[in-house]
Amino acid sequence: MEYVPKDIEDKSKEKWNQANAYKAVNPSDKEFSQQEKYYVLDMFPYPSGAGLHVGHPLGYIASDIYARYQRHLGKNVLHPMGFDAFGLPAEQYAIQTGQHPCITTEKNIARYIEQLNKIGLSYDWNRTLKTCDASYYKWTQWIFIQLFNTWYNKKSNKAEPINTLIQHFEQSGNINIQAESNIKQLFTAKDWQGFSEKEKSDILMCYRLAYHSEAYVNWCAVLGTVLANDEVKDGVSERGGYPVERKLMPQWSLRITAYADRLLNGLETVNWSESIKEAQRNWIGKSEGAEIEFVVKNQTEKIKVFTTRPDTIFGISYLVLAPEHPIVNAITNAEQKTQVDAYVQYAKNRSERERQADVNKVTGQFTGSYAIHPLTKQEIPIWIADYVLYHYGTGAVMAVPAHDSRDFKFAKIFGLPIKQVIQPPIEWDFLQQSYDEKNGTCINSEFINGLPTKTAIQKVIEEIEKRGYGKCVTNYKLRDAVFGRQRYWGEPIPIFYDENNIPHTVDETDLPITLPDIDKYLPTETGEPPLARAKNWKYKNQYEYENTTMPGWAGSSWYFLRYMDPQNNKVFADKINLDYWNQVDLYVGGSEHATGHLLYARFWTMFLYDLGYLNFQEPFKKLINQGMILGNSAFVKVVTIDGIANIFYISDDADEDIAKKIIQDTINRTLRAQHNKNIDEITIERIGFAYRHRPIDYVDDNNFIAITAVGDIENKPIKHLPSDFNKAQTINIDYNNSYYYISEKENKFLCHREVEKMSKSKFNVVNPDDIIEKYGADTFRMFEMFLGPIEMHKPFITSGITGVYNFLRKFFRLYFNEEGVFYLSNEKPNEEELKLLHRSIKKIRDDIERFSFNTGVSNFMILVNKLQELKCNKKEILEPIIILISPFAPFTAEYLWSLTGHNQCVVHQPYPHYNAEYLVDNSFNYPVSFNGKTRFNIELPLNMPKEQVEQIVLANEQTKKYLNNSNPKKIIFVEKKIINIVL
Ligand code: ANZ
Repeated sequence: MEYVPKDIEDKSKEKWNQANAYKAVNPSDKEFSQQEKYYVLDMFPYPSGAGLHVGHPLGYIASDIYARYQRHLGKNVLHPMGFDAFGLPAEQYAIQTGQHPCITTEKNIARYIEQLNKIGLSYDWNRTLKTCDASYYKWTQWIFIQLFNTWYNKKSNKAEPINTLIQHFEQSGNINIQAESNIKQLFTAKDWQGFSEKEKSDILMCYRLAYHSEAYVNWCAVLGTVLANDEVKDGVSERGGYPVERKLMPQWSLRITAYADRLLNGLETVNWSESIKEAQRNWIGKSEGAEIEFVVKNQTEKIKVFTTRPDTIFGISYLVLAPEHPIVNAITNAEQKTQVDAYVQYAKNRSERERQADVNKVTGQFTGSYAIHPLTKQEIPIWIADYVLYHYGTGAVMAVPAHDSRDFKFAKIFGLPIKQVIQPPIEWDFLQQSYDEKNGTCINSEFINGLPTKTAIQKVIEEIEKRGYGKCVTNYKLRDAVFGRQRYWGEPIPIFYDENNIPHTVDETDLPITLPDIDKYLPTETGEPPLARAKNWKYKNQYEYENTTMPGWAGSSWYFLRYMDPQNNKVFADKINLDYWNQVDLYVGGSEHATGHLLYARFWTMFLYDLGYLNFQEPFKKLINQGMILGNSAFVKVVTIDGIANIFYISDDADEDIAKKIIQDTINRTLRAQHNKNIDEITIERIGFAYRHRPIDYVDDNNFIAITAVGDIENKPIKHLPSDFNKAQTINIDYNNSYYYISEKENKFLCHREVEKMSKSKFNVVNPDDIIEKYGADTFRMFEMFLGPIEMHKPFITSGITGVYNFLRKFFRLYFNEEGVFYLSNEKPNEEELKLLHRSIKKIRDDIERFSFNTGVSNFMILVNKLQELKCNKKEILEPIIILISPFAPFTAEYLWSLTGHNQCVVHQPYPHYNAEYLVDNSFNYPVSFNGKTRFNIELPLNMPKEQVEQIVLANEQTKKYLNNSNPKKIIFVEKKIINIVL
């Protein structure tokens, strides 16, 4: 019987479908039987037009093995899959083609489902969801409404209904309230009663967890939208690499900062990698220090600084304000005004990121004013500089150049004093650099002299608190999350504006507010977001809706909860189901979501917990980040003189000789035409073929231009690199106007391969469908796992795939006799066979529990080789192995299981137990040495008395040879270790 994966796959799939094998049972279902639950979740994908490549399923296969294993353990397993279906690519495509993004999205989803099913992933498809379905986003909108109607009570440390805050205002104003808020004003109960409706609405906005405000946002003009901080990388948009600028815009935001401490502390309760936890800690950026107040000389103004180093207070050289600080104008004196204004203007156009990144670009201006040191009463010059950020701390800094490197650079450039106040425990040259460590002893510092840093910090805080100049404070780097996009393809924000322009949430009974149809997916002519184009789209036919939509991360912040009760149309999920399924036991996904999705999802879970909907605060108990699968890209290196180059297209199925000839001819033709010059011989060392077209280039350090040798045989280049070498931006050019130089030195044209991220944009993707077609899904699954530890990045090098395929064939054949008929004998297994089985069960089980799937695969390989050696075809051995392999190779396992005559699916068969008795060795292979030199080995039973061991060893022919008729002086025997004969 030949191993034909295709036939097997169809049969197994049918069986699973008929049995509804992957159904997760809810407590409210009839079949529910108080089973223990296990929830295995994959990060749901954005269904892109390119479909899946072999990198995507890596995590899906790993989690599937685990989910299947949990089913074998008898658990009720929830293993769902859905689609994060709102997103920019579908919308960009809609803009280009006029087609509704829904159409592209649906098409892509269908393709994804087909691909996922081919891999045999055990999803309960009855629970699937799409974030763009109104039946789903109705609840995303509902959660937004809850956020709008809540405030954060710092006293009870939880979110509470906004009505309780209103009651408080009515009774006592906002003076004694401990709330998370960006309010500036204080008011009494009487003031509150006198406020207009609009004023009240504005005040409440400063407390709501979903609020509208003017905020600095990352505006990306090319994409026409605002981006979240984690969507901006190095000053450009993560998607597309377009410039991003800082812009003040009215925005919806979520007050995630209220949860900063809980988000930080919760990390201690989850089983995640230290690197992801650290990324979240840094993103939250908790910083404990003090606010200290400085009086401005001859003025009524005061400046509050935030410092983490109050112990350096006697080393202050100057104060620095962020250029945007509101008192800059008031304290700038007449002589400095022009320079200060010009500097403020300059700084305005620089983003926070630029300002932080440019550590070597030191700029600033003196305001002409002085502050009074609160302790020494000395005068301190006040400067403005853009290394101080307005939105962090108080937007003002006390500069201590001897102990802060940024201040040090600044003081050096502007000739400001540098006064050492900390004695480091090591030798230090204060003329060269500052000593920033929080470790040393105070000197030149009056009452804290001789104190170690940490004690001095406390002492200074106590002192300034006593004198009324400041207090202890904690700051966070975390910012509130902007929650609106000026785009079409997202959830409408369920807000309408009344006649006084006061925002209100729509009635919950009117949800969902569905996305209206519009004529074009572009902003209006007046720059309004696309939703402003919607005709007759008014709440209750009367009021204007909010026309920004929710950001991409809205739907993904709670989808794991909806899977627990996906069809419910009364609540987002029934409490009984939420309580039962509880936390996600295992979450598998990429580490790129470290500070975006994972933080937002935790925030929403904590929020819903506060409102009493959930009985857990952390959504994901265990998290595994699968490594990236890297692609194998092909480049042709052309050594150029002036930096202008072109691309050759060689399709992946082109003959290598033809490819070489095309390159050579093209070069010569161009050189002849442009320079009347011919190159006699061009050595092409190697030409690689990428899998797809890849017109992306880069410039390497040696001014080589690397060009991808891929594409159509048509030989029609379309893009080249700009000659300035600085930007890896590609420009369309006309082929006829391009030309080449080949290095006179090297006079050759090289192609090399590079392993890099697998991505459509790099044209190095491998489609899982192709591999499955050729080798079958089980080979694909086991091969992906065999590539290496799940968390590591690894290249997709297909050379090992036939090895895995042959292993599965060998495994399959164990179940058939020489005539190709399925046959398992009823003969009793011997000790050796039993040992092999039980040890393999233990090893593979341990591998799965440690998520070490690569060693799991190799243990199967060892097992199958041994079984083949032993010519074992015994039912008692081979039947449990079908169950053992089923998480890894489910199609083959299901098929073999059906041949054993069992009617039920293998999916729910209890995982085989190992018998500990077979794990212990009852013999040991002793190395026998003579005067310490090992000569041979001898297998002896354990627990054999020393005398008997000696007798056997001395009687051995080899021993006799080495003794050469002499008598040994001594025989050293260490049980389970060695036998050493001393001559
Ligand atoms: C005086 C001082 C002396 C400082 C010293 C450091 C070392 P983290 O840990 O990141 O919170 N700082 C405060 N607000 C700032 C702002 N808006 N923009 C730029 N820098 C700001 O850092 C806190 C420290 O960063 C503060 O402590 C302050 O400088 C500076 F030997 O105050 B320090």
